[in-house]
Amino acid sequence: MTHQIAAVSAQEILDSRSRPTLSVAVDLVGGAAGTAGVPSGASTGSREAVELRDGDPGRFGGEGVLGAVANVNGEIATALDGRSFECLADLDRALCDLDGTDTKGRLGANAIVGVSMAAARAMATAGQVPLHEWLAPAGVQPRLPVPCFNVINGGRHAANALQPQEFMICPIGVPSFAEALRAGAEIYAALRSRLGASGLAIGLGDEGGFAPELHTIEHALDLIVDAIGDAGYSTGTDGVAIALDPAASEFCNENGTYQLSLDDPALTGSELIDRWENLIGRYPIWSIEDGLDEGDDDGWKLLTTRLGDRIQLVGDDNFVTNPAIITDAIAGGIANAALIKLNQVGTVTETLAAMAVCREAGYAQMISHRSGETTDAFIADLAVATGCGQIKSGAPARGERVAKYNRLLAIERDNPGLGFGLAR
Ligand code: 2PG
Ligand code: MG
Repeated sequence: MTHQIAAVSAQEILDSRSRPTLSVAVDLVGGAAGTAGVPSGASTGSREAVELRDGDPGRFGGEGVLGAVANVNGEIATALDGRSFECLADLDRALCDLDGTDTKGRLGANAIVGVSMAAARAMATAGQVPLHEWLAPAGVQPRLPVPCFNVINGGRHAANALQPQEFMICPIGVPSFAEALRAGAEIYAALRSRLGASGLAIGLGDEGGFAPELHTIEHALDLIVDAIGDAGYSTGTDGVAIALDPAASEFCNENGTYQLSLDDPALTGSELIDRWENLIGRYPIWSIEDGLDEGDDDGWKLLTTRLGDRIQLVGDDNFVTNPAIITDAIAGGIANAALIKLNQVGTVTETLAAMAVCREAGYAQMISHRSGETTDAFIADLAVATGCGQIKSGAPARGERVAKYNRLLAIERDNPGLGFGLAR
């Protein structure tokens, strides 16, 4: 089916952290249209596609995106208007060619990914199929993912002393997405009660999880394990398991040591691996993302050798959803899973290519939101389409986080035949 572009436009809007981002619209000849809200990270990998910010200190502290908006309304619209494309891959290639850099730094990955996502929606609408069907790669069995709810926030996402960024609960053992969402919400409520009863703050971090003033990982994990029990669930992969995203690049010192706790001495990479190994022996942890710094390849190989057959090890800051980088990492024996974020690489097509690389190598994939979000639920459809079996979109709270989970509920209701759970 050929899609002819009628109009492309963008506007500066606010994201969930009150920072500017883009809302992009693509109209096709014939009347189909699509919009997209562009996400934005805080703990970003150094090799992510470049997000264009204005840098004008007089507007939003330099965080404005009027330049990226102007690139959509100007150069990109001029290049695309009236052009016909057989598929999204052709349109995405045209966007990359127009930008002309390896990093998407000229027009801005935030501009480009917004156009790519909005165009995907418009094309799906033109084809009269839901986005999750339209995005499904050939030969892949769509599936509803296990949601990983970030219930305690630390690191760059909260103002507390907790260095690890995300403590997630993953209802792997429940029979449906609706039951998983219910488990997430019930455990979240139980955790709130526990925190309140202990005199700990119940204010929220950037991803909707609680951000109490905790000083040790054990304290956070004990609270979560207790909350799972309080809500009537069992812990572990046949009930509710725990996933961590320490985002270790954020507490890696210049000399390569890790300041995992502000109260204790820094750890070497191998001591940090010992720490993770100790924790997975004592708590129902089934997945650790960014357990080491993004540049510590030797450490990652050791981590994978030591823990890779016991838990899921997810590359995020080191993989940046980039098919070429992930291909090299797989060859190097690094990790056994990848986090997948559209704006890290900058087009829907390259995101799907990164997932295909993982699938072929037997690496698991977890679709992810960013800490700065809009109510756009594109990633919910992407997770179903690719059958990857895992999504993280923050806590089961705050509109921009639950928009994705509620979209998955709707997809489940409308598609009773879809499977649920981790991809096997
Ligand atoms: C991460 C993400 C999302 P950010 O590290 O996985 O949780 O955080 O968007 O800030 O990079
Ligand atoms: Mg991460």
